[in-house]
Amino acid sequence: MPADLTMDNELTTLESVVIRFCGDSGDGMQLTGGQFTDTSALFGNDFATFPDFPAEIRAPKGTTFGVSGFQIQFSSQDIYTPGDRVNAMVAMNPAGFKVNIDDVEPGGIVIVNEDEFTKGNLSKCGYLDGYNPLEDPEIEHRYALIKVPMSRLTKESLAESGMGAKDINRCRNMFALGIVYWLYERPIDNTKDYLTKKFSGKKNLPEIAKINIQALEAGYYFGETAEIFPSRYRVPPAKQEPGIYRQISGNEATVLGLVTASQKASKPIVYASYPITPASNIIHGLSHLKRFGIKTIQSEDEIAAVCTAIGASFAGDIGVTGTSGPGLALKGEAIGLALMLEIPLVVVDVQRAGPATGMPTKTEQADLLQAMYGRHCESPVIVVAPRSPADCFNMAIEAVRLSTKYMCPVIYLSDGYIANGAEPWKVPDVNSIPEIKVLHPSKDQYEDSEFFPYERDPETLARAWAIPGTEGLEHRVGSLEKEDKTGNVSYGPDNHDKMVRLRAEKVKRAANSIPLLEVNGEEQGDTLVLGWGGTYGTITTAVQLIRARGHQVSSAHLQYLNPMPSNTEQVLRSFKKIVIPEINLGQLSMLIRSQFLIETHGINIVKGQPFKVDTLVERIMELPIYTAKDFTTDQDVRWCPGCGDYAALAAVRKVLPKIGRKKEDFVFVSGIGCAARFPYYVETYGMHSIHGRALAVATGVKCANPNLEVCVVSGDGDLLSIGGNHTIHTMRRNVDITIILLNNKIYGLTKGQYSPTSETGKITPTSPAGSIDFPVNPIALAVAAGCTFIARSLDVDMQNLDNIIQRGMAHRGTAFIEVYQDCNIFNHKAWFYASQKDTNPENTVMLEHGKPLIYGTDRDKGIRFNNGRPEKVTIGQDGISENDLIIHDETDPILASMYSKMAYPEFPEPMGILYADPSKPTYNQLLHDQIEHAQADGRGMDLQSLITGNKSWTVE
Ligand SMILES: Cc1ncc(C[n+]2csc(CCOP(=O)(O)OP(=O)(O)O)c2C)c(N)n1
Ligand code: SF4
Ligand SMILES: [Mg+2]
Repeated sequence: MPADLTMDNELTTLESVVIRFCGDSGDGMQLTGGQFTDTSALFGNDFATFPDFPAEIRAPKGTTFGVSGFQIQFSSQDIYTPGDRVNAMVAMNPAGFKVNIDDVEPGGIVIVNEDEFTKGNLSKCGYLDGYNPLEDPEIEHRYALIKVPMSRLTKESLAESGMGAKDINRCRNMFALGIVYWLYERPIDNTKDYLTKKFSGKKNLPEIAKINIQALEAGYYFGETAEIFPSRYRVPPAKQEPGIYRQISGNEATVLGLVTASQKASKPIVYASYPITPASNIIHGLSHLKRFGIKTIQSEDEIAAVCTAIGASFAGDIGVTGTSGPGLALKGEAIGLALMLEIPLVVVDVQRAGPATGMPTKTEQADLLQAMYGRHCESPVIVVAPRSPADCFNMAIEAVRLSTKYMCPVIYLSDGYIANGAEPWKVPDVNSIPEIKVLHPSKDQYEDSEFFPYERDPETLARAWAIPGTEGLEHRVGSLEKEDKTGNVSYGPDNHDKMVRLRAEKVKRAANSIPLLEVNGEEQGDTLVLGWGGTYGTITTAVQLIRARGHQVSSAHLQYLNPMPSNTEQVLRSFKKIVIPEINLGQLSMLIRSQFLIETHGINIVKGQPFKVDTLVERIMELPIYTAKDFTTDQDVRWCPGCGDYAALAAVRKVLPKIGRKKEDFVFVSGIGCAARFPYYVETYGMHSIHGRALAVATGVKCANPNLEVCVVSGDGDLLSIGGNHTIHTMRRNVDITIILLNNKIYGLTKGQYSPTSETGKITPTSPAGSIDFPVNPIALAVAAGCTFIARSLDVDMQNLDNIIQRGMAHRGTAFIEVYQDCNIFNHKAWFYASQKDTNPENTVMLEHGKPLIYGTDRDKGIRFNNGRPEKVTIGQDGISENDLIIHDETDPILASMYSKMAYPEFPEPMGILYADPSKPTYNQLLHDQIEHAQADGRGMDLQSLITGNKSWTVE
């Protein structure tokens, strides 16, 4: 299962979920996934989709090659991809199960229509005679397998409908969707409205709508009543900027971008195209927009289409033609014509896997070199590439703008992945989109001079676009070489040389009107990941993950390929290593190397599928991919059931794969106590040492090999009583160690005596009259000892734990993390004032760097300074607003000191990262530097003179 944030018996709140629906092409999986997407969009989640279907419209039923899938990731956070690992799969038949099961994460939910797992269907998809995966104990063990007799239940629920078996059978997908809506707490009304509308109107099949709705409801109620799911799941809405949103696929956005460009240029578009997957639905979409003056023409082939678009541009409309790779190949000669004529032409290429017919419904980025050079002779054109479904809107407008401004063809490289994938899109205000200035000369401009069709604008080098029907500017254009300025036919060698260079220079100058290349992350450093086109989402997510692990990797994404932004070379030269992931064998790499003589490292996979984030992370970092399971040992965990140590262990196992280090580079050290059993349970190097001495041992480990990632996990007695001295000295030295203190305010292992963090008055076996010790404040101690990273979390707050352990491990220096841990045997509920759903919002305040200290169930309370002291206030009372509150600055040691003194019940207790100072050098680094320095000095390096000493004598 994905990271769970909170969990009670019946409802688990998750940050993100990846679901895949799969079945036969005829099972309506695209529709089912589409409906789930619509509902999630209305619910307010961020999402990204990946429809994956075969080229055949109806491949033989039940075969693996006829499987159609639809994947969606929906989230309460910003996401950029449809996700790598599937958390939940709905398989309508054995073939769908077989093709997709390996992508489901261990422990993931697998809901199957068990009625379809018949002997015949199992053999159709190639399972061995007698084998049924639903009866395989390994499958049952590996996944949360939910077998639902969907065909039978759908039939039963519609028995009274009077409809035929075929129509009833077709409703199984709605039954499945109903189950999933229940499981993820989604409303069903949106799909009910959709079904009503779909089958009304022209189709007028209200009975069909009715049975589909009934099946949907039956599935939903089945989920509710069957009690076969361990929990329901909630993915809260994402925080989004206010505005109007819709979901949009790349091809839809291309259509809207072209219409908008036409309106902004005040010119009709003539879109001529010949059907080809995955470009066809652009002409489908535009064909419905005649009311905006869009003229669509279904041509007899691709060459006719491009020529028609050229004719339209010659006559003054904007000629656009759309196709995929094979069609672009056919259009080559005519693109040369447009280039020679120097008129606008936009060529949309929605790339697919090839060559030839290849895998027409699968994605690829392999037409880049064709777009750049795939024509005869010197024929440079402008090349742009949208980076996401929504970006197709912007880049389609850009393609029209550049083509009309520079009077030359523009190739627009979308791809199957973004063309079919969808994401939420904040609908722009059309008034905010700049006009596209298009000028046609008229006779009166030439009263004092002569009109020359190839006279150029000195800045852009574009010629004037004089169009037929304009009195007095009659002229002829053609595919023969032009004489400069006059446009007359010329075979002059010098003229040809000049014209070839002018056409190339014109394309180069387009760099003056395109945005600079932006760098995401530091603007210089070791590694820059450079992408182009539809890989943006995956690259961005991978680089974010790598950065979260503390590595300085930056990224940049090219939407303009020819010319590239004018600062491209400067950006590339600011990094030592340029990594270029592409779904081809290295086409952008080739361009970068040849244009800039810069070495590149390609990550190239050509499988007809988008990159997986994990693969990119692994390849960029050259690290293996781990999961929490890889950090789990075969030892039985021996803590008491319900002990808070389990949550800390789960958090650490979950975080370690994200740290970006190899398994063998981690060392866990502990002292003695319940908490100190920790190293036995983490599949890395570890040492369970002796009581109190963990930090002294860990200091030795780190000084011997500073490359190891050293982590100490121990209890409050171990780290603050017998080991308190070492805690202070480790912190003041700033040894690069992460300390996780599992603070249960008690000696657990020795059966419940009071510990250094127990409150005064605590009654225990050694303090029957109440402890008379005053407790140590671990955070205050860390501040006083000069610790350079200080954080705090509850054992149950997985999200915060995840975040602070990641940051703590990335920190260079001592990182101290206090975890409020429940010992449910000897000190149960010690932290309940802070850890429970009803107490947590009022008694803790989560710190976020740069944000005000706000807390409270209604988030209406905050902390401000009053005479230099913190004070609790209510926002909105006595004129107090958010602006009056303290802003958290994690680099401020004075604030850290204040936080250490903010304690319940006087204050909400600060959680999160209280302090982080990465500037102080580490002890191990200084030690290393001194050794290096002494060795470089060279003096006294001779072992013989060392052992001889300077008071030796010689006996002859
Ligand atoms: C030198 C020495 N003294 C005493 C002990 C006994 N001892 C083992 S664990 C422990 C207390 C552990 O408490 P804490 O560190 O809070 O861990 P918890 O069990 O609460 O997780 C003590 C006193 C010991 N092992 N060695
Ligand atoms: S005694 Fe307390 S700290 Fe030790 S394992 Fe049991 S619950 Fe956990
Ligand atoms: Mg303890």
